[in-house]
Amino acid sequence: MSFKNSLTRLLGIDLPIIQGGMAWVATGELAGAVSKAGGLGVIGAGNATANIVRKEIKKVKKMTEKPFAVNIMLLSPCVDEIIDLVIDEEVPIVTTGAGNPGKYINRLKKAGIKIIPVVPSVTLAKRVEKVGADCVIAEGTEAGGHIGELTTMVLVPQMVDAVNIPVIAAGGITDARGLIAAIILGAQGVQIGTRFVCSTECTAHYNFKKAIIHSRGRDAIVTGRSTGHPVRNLKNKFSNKLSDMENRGISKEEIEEIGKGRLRLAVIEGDINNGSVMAGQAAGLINDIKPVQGIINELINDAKNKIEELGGLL
Ligand code: TUI
Repeated sequence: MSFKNSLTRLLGIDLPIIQGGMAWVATGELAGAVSKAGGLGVIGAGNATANIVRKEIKKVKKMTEKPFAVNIMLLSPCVDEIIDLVIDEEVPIVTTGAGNPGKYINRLKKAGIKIIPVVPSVTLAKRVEKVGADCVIAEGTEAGGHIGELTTMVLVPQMVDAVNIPVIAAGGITDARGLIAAIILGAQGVQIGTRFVCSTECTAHYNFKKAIIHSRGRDAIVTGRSTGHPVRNLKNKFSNKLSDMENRGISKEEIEEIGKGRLRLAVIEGDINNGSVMAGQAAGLINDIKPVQGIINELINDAKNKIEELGGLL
């Protein structure tokens, strides 16, 4: 059996597996490995400048000729230069996060770039469909990083019912069970983040990967609700400090100020006590570090076996 469908045909990929565009974590090395393995590798631009992101794009182009994407984090001060960059570098696909990409869609489409907004609500999905998004990623609250309120289980089918473009499910998906569940909910594919952090090719600090592997069910908690930018990260000294500040009613500005540079601290420096270890609830399901090809092979083989088993039940 093959996993080819309207999404894989639209994006020119072999498997309906999109890698999360995680800031600092999703470098050219990881994106290149995922694209090479038949999924869609995604470079996470985060707050980086165009010069930095250009280097990551070059790395991917050197590794593979297959399609890849850049994730544009819409709260970044560098959004405009990243838009110019993806057009200049002829990046085939863009995913966006943390905002409404509406005002950029026309320019990207004119340049022949496919655009896939990551959205946490049906309202936003409908809005981006109207202005020309090619597909949407329905990201449930189980995801790591900046999140919305609804769970993947309820968000995906509502979005599938509400739009006519392909829906990709995200949030809490790490293995074949999640992939099949997403397909049954009506999704055409999945976006997987945290599982790919724990890959050999991911350049994140070993401490960051270890923190995910050692985490259990309720460790991936939400901080920053009071700022309007809730973030899921692993419970640690920093998250305790943030929760404490939020409980004491400290201003949004002060809380945002103290959060600056924390993701870099954890991902690059490996300071998993004072940094923000962004990870999804699926962290509790991840127990090892292995090559991207191994993660994808396991996902696909397990999914094929499970589908066969299901066939026997139906
Ligand atoms: O964007 C993500 N995940 C992220 S972005 C990020 S960097 C960051 N760090 C701290 C605070 C804020 C950002 C880390 N993880 N996922 C996709 C996503 N998009 N989740 C939620 C949203 C979202 C939220 C509101 C998308 C649109 C939106 O719309 C607001 C509007 O303008 O309508």
